[in-house]
Amino acid sequence: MSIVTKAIVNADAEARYLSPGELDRIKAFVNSGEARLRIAETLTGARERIVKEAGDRLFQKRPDIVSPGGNAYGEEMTATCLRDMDYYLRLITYGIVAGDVTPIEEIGLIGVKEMYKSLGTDIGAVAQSVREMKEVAMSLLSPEDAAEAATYFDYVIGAMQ
Ligand SMILES: CCC1=C(C)/C(=C/C2=NC(=C\c3[nH]c(/C=C4\NC(=O)[C@H](C)[C@H]4CC)c(C)c3CCC(=O)O)/C(CCC(=O)O)=C2C)NC1=O
Repeated sequence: MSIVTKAIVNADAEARYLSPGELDRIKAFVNSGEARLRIAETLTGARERIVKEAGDRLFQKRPDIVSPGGNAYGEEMTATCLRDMDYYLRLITYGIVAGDVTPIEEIGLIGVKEMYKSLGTDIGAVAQSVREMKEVAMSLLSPEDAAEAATYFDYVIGAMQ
């Protein structure tokens, strides 16, 4: 749900007008809209590059992951690992467009620790992959846009600690 829909649902539940605080938050959301859409466009357009470069950096730092016995060893498993990275980048673009981390949380973070545990995947390494995607993404954005985007990457990284 976007912050606008959320505020309306909350206000209507109490049959009241939007409060000054709610209107302020909606104003901030609207004012940041152009920047957020610009960021989402850049990240979406560069998704293949971001995932590939970040994957290369991750496997350089953690060669064990793609070595025999590693969780992402073999062409198919490595592709699945890169796919998961692409999933998280996609969810981050949803969050940026919505101006809200709720879509990221609901689609990709609830139960994530248990899921990776059952897959035998080191969640710390998944967090590292998101950190690497953040680094690549930051290099493609202006300093202001990078600062805005960083919070969404950091949210995912934090949820995986
Ligand atoms: C959009 C929400 C969503 C997420 C997040 C998701 C993740 C997800 N990753 C999976 C597997 C996997 N995920 C990885 C990922 C990695 N292994 C590593 O060591 C690296 C650290 C990491 C890459 C950075 C690997 C290798 C598998 C396959 C594991 C296996 O089949 O044994 C699986 C098991 C089923 C499958 O193979 O598709 C799921 C459900 N699925 C979803 O629908």
